[in-house]
Amino acid sequence: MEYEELDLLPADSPRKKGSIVSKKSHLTQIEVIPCKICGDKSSGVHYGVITCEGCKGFFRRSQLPTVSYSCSRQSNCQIDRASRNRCQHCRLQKCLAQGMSRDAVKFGRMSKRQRDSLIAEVEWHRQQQQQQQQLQGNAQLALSYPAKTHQDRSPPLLQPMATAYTFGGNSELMSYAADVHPYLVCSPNDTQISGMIYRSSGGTPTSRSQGRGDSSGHSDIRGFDSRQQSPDLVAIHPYNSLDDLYSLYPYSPRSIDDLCASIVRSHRETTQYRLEELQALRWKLFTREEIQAYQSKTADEMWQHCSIRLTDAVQYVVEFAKHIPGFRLLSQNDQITLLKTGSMEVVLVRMCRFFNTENNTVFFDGKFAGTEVFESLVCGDLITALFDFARGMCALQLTEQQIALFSALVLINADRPSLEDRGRVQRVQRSVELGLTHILHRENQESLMHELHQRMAVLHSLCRLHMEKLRWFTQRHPLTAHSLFPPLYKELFASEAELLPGTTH
Ligand code: HC3
Repeated sequence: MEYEELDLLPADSPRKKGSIVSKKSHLTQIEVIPCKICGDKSSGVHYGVITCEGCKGFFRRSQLPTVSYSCSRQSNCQIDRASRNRCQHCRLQKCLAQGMSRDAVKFGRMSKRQRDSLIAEVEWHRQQQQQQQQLQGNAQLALSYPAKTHQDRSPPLLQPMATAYTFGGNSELMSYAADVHPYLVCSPNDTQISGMIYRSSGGTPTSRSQGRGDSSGHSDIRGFDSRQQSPDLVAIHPYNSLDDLYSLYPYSPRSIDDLCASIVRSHRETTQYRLEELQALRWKLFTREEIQAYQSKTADEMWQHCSIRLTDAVQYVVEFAKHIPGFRLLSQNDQITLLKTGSMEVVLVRMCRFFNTENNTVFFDGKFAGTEVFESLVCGDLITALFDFARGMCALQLTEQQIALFSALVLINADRPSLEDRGRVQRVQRSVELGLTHILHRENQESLMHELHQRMAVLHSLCRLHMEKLRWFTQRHPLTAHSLFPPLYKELFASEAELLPGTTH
């Protein structure tokens, strides 16, 4: 199998005979990382990015001078293993966004940081696979997750248990909840090789100009390095015994730091943009003409447009959920129930990362937008409430770790209706609560927990208001809602908003 030239040695390392890292072994390891374009099994680095053979060949063909593609939809087609051949334009856009380039071959040496990032990502995926196999060994689930081996990367078939709440046969949410989807590991403005860079843990505050970042000016990145020997939990933890943690946990993490590290890592890999990228874009505002273009859209055009953007964001939340320790131990139906009821709330929690309090704008369609951009939705009270919430969340000046743990707590909520095994959800919820308490205690910010619980109540009311608006819209524009909203969006909000065929209330 042909590999692009990839030098894993740090650029500054002396070239000693025998010091060449065995490319084959590393590249074989690299294949645990799914194709960055479609999520299929990768075969190595091609044109600077880890891809499968199919996307490698597609990109090579796309570079022929006679080739040009166009999209018959809104140039935001979902590209995954099943859909990658449906839109060549969007597939090529994704290749370019991930950093694929003919010149990448000449890119040659990686920096130490890039090499370490890549190795960390390989290690993470290997751990995920080991965890997957371990879970399959001892988790008595009705789900049939075939072993995720190199050979078999086909999406696992999930048979939900027939209970009060079951999902449609070919559920979108089920397929996302099942398969590993490619992380957006880099942003378009990263260097070519960045398609392989593990998301850096760095970050500078966005609108938190007085952010509590350390003296280096970086945002607070006091992360959890699970590679360090976890300190003795009882010694540093206010819990009276380790049993508190381990008995609450479906399977025992090595320490509460590992639990937090998994959640923080998953958060970082699924936030779509790093804080410093958003910081760099914070004054990229829509022109008067662009704002007028949004305002001249009809309500159904703007609702459809926003539903697509929201669905994109929800997909990343689904990916985040899958890597919350214990989430995959829940029954399929309970996973779906938690995602249906909590993913929009997590999107709104994440909104504070995309919000600039200095000009009251939110990052949308590549620029920062004020409330006036959303006028044609005809739900000004919802937009105002969402913006107010985001501003309030920014005022808490949460660190990325705190946002990650809070997001997990919002999602793993045992009070959600129609859960099958509430006790099991409670145990996972309690472990996430321990994690959040742990990091707040460590930062002497225990008082934040009360604040965050109050924000959870606001999140519930915002999502109720969102459903109200969606019901209002669906009754006035049924055709748009039923045939032009993304299937995942309809499934997410279906039950309350009569978005499924034949739903009546
Ligand atoms: C602008 C947005 C709310 C914020 C959404 C954010 C920025 C939230 C964080 C995610 O990680 C990324 C993201 C994606 C989509 C953004 C939303 C698109 C539309 C929504 C507006 C407030 C309008 C609300 C539209 C409605 C009424 C359909 O919900």
